[in-house]
Amino acid sequence: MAKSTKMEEEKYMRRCIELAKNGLCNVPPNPMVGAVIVCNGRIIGEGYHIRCGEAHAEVNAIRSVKDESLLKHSTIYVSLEPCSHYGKTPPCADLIIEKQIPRIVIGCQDPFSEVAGRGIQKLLDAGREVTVGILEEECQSLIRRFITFNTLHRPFITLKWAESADHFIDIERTGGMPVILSSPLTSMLVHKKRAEADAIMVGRRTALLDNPSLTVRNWYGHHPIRIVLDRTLSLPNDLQIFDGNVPTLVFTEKKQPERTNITYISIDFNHNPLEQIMEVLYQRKIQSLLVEGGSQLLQSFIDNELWDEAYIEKCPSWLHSGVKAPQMNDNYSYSIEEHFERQFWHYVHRI
Ligand code: AOF
Ligand code: ZN
Repeated sequence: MAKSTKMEEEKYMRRCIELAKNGLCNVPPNPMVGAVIVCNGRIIGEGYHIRCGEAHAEVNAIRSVKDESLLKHSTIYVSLEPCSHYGKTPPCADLIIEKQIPRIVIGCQDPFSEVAGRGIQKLLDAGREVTVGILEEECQSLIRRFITFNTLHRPFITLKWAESADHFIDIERTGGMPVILSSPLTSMLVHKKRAEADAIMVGRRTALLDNPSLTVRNWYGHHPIRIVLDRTLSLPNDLQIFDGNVPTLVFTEKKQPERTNITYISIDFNHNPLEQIMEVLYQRKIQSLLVEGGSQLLQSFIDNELWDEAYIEKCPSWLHSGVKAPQMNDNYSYSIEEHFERQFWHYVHRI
């Protein structure tokens, strides 16, 4: 078997990452994973994890190979450590061993406690040549939602808002139409972000004044679970978020029986409500959360250090007065990621 160079290994790993991204909307709570099989400098098989509960990336890549006899002379590249456990599907490490693939190149280790290095060990014990850590940071970044969920036991939290040049998020109002700060393009991208999230959250004031539906309309994909905080259950029932069309969670201090697609969850609002909410979302396997406002809710996520990334649209218009935009603390950094979207948002992540 010809030895591969670091440049080649990175090239194939980049392809794994590219393939994996196709699973973004359908794999949660599983991670996105891509795999490529290379024989004598030629890709002979590719695959990715398409949907939670279905075949893993390695299985799809192996299935795609036309001449199975080539596997004995191949290298399998996979962005995540092959699994070693029986979950909804059997262990990928066993399949790789059974198919006699001699060399495995892995992007990063699986943080899931059932795997966590055991897949790598299984392959080594079977005498296979294993390389770990090719494009490791990129592979970890690819599954940052999965890593956050499995290590911090809460969803990966994305904050999003648009602010005026003088740092206001909205005018002061008691009703009426919200001011539109965002451009049509970012409004469309918000729908893309919604389709990529397991859940979307707004505070009481936003639900009341904006009456948002929080659904995906200007993009293709599933509607996220809607979440609203309504401490005293004072929001009117005819708001769009209560239309029963999409599963909706209402966090409240009251007790209220479930209605079609609307679940009321009681928490103690006097003792760190966000922490209690995160616990409920973790139990419900909600791996990613998009927080769309308002300013007060966004600020409480920031103040509680409960966020991972933020998309901030800095608009050229001036509002002169109104509701102050959230203030970031110092613990953030600009990222080189999301090249295309960086033309429209400031993308920052927490450090
Ligand atoms: C892999 N390749 O493509 C993925 C892996 O319930 P299951 O059987 O689908 O297993 C889910 C776990 O398997 C998930 O938590 C993660 O640790 C790993 N995901 N592993 O070898 C893949 N998606
Ligand atoms: Zn697997």
